Amino acid sequence: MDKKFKRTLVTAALPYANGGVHIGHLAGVYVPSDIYVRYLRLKGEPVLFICGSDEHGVPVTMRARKEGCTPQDVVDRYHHLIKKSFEDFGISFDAFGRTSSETHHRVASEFFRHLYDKGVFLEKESEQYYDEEAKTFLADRYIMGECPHCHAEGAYGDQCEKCGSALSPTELINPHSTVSGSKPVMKKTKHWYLPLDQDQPWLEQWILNEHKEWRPNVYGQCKSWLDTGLQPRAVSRDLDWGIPVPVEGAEGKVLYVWFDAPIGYISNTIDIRPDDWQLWWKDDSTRLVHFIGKDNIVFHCIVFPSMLKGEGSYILPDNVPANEFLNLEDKKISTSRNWAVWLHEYNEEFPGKQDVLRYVLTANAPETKDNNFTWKDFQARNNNELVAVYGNFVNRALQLTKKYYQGVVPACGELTDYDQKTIAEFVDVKNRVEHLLDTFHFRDAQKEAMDLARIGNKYLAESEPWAVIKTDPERVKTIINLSLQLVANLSIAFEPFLPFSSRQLRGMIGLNECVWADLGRTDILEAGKQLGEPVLLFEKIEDAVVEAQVQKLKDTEKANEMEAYRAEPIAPTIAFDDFTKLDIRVGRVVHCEKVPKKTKLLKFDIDDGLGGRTIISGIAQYYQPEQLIGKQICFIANLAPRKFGDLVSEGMILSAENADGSLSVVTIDREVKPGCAVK
Ligand code: B3M
Ligand code: ZN
Repeated sequence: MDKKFKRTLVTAALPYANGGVHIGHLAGVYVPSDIYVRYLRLKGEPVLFICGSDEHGVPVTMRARKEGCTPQDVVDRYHHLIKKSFEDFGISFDAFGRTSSETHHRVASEFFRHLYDKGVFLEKESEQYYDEEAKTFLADRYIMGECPHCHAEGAYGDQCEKCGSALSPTELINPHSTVSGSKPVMKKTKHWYLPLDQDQPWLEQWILNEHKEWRPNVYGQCKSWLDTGLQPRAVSRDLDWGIPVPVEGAEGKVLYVWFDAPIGYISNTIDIRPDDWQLWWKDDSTRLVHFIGKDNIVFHCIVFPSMLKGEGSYILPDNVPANEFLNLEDKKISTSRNWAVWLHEYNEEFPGKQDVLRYVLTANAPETKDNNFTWKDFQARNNNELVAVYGNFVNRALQLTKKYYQGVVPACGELTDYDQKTIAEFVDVKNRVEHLLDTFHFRDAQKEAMDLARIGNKYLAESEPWAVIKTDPERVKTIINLSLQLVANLSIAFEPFLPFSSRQLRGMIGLNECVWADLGRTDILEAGKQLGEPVLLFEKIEDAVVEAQVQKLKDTEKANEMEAYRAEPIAPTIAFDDFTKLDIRVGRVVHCEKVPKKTKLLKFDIDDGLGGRTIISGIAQYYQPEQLIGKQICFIANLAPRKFGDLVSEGMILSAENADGSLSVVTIDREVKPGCAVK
């Protein structure tokens, strides 16, 4: 860390309190920031780790409307769920506050009012859609209509989810309010704007010239925003959920959620450090680092710094190591479609396996490009790396110590060239891990820790203590001692990444605390030390476990299809005479059987009131024949006969096709005579 800094203030993006936290959030923000903070703490550096719930904004109000409760009910539920899920997963925040708190409302209001009184804001009138029935202005997501590009119904005022086009409400064809259903009208409204265009020159200097060390994806996105030219940005909204704009005559207006949320970092700090929060936020000797996902770059590198600069007494972020996105089974993670692995569900379904997910998400971290999570890979990395490399080496070293020396660390004898060569491979691990963590390369840093275990496995395999014990027991003492020093190094190196298993391992080898400075040493465990009972650090994950998770996702997908289902457009209008050409009758299923070698077909013997007939129908995937025997079904009686191999079908049984393509036979709800006409 640059010598001028005496402490580090780490923030992690405030999760929206309108749903849980999923693996995309963890991989993008929370696991890397937790690794970084744990590392700084291990080095004894002053650090604060700040996060909390982001509780305002339209998504919260939309969820409340959908569930028929208040926005406060929504954020109360999810704030506590998210907070507990982080705690259970070992994300070690110093503060996890919330933006609906008193402190935050006060701090954010005062911040806005300070900028307002300094004359920083532009005031502008604009026209916005207003719902005269509900007597409310409409946020973009509250307006729906026909997409002007693909003409799909149900496009939102800000985006068409069918074709992905970014929209503005005035582009929608036949817009309607989702609040009252009525046609909205345009109405004048006043808002306050942050003059980002005026900040362009210093932002270019600060980012493009003074922060070339920022990650290429972050630097590049900022550069493209700056190259396009910054525009004034509204920092207030016509909403009733949020922090009221603290200006006379601004009734019914609240701070824009992206204005108030970053100030949440400040208010959450004040909550836990009321006496010296200004040292952390206003003193140049503090290094501010924002951990975020790539969709938040503009807010943390341009908008929030503009606010801080406009206020005038705050420090600016020194680095913003934003991650790219993590996909799930090759699809974009989606809260609305429930296509996600939720942290609170993972904690419940995989008790004691926090480190497995931490390890996998770090190994697959989307640090420079989007990456993908699959349950198969989760299983493979657990079984082939955590169990087979790390856990296996530790267990062998401890079991051999128990077998040969009753669990007591043997004295180290004369080191051979091979021993020296092995030591040379890991004695520098501390510098390597520190350089990688200082530059936010968490994947590679974790690999360095895992490589220690690889060195250990190789050393044991090539030294073969189980063979040498017969001929040179003194030599084995050195081999086991050196292996145990490697085990001790592993418990230190993995501490920032895998805190749960590192603590467990330290317990087994009698290290009360993790001393980062010991990393790379070969005398951490002194001879004569009694070690504890070896326990496997990790256990294999069986196929059935991950198959169940994949099935859970498939079930979700099917549920999504059903929920998102929109009926096909109605076919072209026909005349009544056209309908009368169809002779639809009721028939009773006298017998039903599968058609050999035709997995989709069932052969029906139907009592049609005229002596009976055979009909073949493609519903074998959805029914067992015996389920249909005796049922009264509807069939088209005057269709020309149709051949299926050497079978002839005399008509068509009517079925409804569900959203997921499954078929449901049309039956009638009371007894009628076979052959009666359906009109
Ligand atoms: N609530 C999270 C998101 O955009 C957003 C971050 C706020 S950090 C001040 O996913
Ligand atoms: Zn569209």
